[in-house]
Amino acid sequence: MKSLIRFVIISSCIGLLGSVNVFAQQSDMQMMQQEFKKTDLNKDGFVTSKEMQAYEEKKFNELDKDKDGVLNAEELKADKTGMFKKADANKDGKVTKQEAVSQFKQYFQDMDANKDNKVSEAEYTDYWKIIMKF
Ligand SMILES: [Ca+2]
Ligand SMILES: [Ca+2]
Ligand SMILES: [Ca+2]
Repeated sequence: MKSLIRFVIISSCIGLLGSVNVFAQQSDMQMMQQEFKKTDLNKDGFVTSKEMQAYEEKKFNELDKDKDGVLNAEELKADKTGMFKKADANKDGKVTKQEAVSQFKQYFQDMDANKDNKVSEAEYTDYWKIIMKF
């Protein structure tokens, strides 16, 4: 009887962990879809390099609380997507506007899988699924 109870407890714990995991993946997915919609300024279902750049600048300015043109470690903590953290090319813990601009150009090229100079929602979310794993 005791072992049955233990079995029930263990299996319900595993079940709980499983559902938490699925929930986390779904919320990441929703976050990406929301980011895509925010980036697609003219709402045509595609993100162009211009839209990407406008989004990057807006986001950079939002994160740059002290307005010195550099995102420091403290400011980077607010970057939920981790997009800007990856832009720190010289690994000094800070992201300059220059680093952010070149990183987002690279993002755009990598995202545009079929090279039509537009990023669809599928291209966008596929790209982040890969990035998030690292
Ligand atoms: Ca668009
Ligand atoms: Ca700053
Ligand atoms: Ca494309």
